[in-house]
Amino acid sequence: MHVFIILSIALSTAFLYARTRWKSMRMIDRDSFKVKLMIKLGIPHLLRMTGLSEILRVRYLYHFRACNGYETLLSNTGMAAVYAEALKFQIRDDDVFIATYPKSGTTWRQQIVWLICNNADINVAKDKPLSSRIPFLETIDMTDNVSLGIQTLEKWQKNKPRIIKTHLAYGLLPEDIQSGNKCKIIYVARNAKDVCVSYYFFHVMNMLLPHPGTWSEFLKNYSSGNILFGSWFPHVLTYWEKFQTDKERIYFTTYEAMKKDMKKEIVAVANFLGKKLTNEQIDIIFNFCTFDSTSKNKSTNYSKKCQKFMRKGEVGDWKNYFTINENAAFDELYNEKIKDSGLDIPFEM
Ligand code: PPS
Repeated sequence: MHVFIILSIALSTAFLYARTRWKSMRMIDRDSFKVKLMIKLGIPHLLRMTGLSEILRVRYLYHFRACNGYETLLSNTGMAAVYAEALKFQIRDDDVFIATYPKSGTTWRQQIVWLICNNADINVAKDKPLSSRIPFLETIDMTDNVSLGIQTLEKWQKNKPRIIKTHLAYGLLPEDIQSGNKCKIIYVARNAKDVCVSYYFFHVMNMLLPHPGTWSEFLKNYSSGNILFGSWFPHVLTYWEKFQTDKERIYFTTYEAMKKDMKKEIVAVANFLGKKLTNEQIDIIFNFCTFDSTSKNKSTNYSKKCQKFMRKGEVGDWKNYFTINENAAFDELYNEKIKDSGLDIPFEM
C-alpha cells in the first residue's frame, strides 16, 4: 500500500514538473524536443521498417517570402529561419560558392573544386566526408532547429578559404553577394529534363523530402515550380543573366560540359579560380572524379540501402521516363521560358 502511495506521488510530481517545463518552452524548442525524443525511441527506424513513413510523409510545401521579397517553397517551417540567416551571412572575399539547382552534378563539382584548391590531395578526399570539407550553406539540424552550415562556416579558420555549397536561388543568396561582394561563384546547370528525373528519384529515396507522388504528378509539379527550391527556370536563368555581366565573379557552366570533356572543365575551373595545375594533378583529379570512382567513394556517395544517390550519371536518361506527350508539353514550356536568353544546354549527347 505504502509503495503504491509513494509511486503515485512520485509520478504525479514528475508529470506536473514535465507539464510546467513543456508550457514554458518556446514552440521551436518543443519541436526540436519532439524530434530528439522520437529519434531516441527509434521511431523513424520503426516507421521505415513498417513502411508507415511512406504514408506519413509530408505532401505539401510551405510558402516562404524573404525580407527582400523573394518567394520560394520550403519542406519544413524551421527552414524559414535558416533562409533568413543565409541572407545575412557574412561573405569573405576569398569564398568560393558552388551554386546549383538540386541534382545538377553538385557533388561531382564539389569534389573537383576541392581538389583544385587542395593540390589534388586525394588521400584527404578519400577519408574526409565532402560535407565537412565543403559545408552546405542552408543545412538545418532538425533536432535543434539551427543552421548547421552557417554555424560551421562562421567558425571556419580565417586563413583557410571556404568552399560553400548552396542550392539557393540568386535572390536568396547572402545580401553581401547580391550587392556585389568579390567572392567567386561557380554555377552548374544541368538540362531540365534529366534534373527532373534525378530529382524524382531523390524524392523517392529521401524520406525527409515531401512525397513525390507518381512520376507524372512529380513532373507536373516540377513544371509549374510547385517544388522544393522552386522552379528550375528562374533559378538557372537568373544566374545565367548575372554571368553575362559579371564573368570575373561568376563562372556559369553545365553538367553536360563536364560529361563531354572533364579535363577541359577541370582546367577551366582552375583558371577561373586563379589556380595552376600540373598535368599530373589534372590526371589525378580526372581519375578520382569519374562516375565509377565517385560512386565507390564513401565521402561522396550518400546512397541509402536500397536507393542509389549516384544513380546513373548520364545525359539523356529522361528519355526512359518522359512519355511522348509529356515531352511535347515540356518542350513547349521550355522553349517559351528560355527563348531570347541565349542559354543552350543539350538534352542529349
Ligand atoms: S544534390 O543532392 O542536389 O547535391 O545532387 P547532385 O550532386 O547535384 O546531383 C546528383 C546527380 O549527379 C550525378 N553524378 C555524376 N554524374 C557523372 N559523373 C560523376 N562523377 C557524378 N557524380 C554524381 C548523380 O549520379 C546524380 O545524377 P543521376 O542522373 O540521378 O544519376
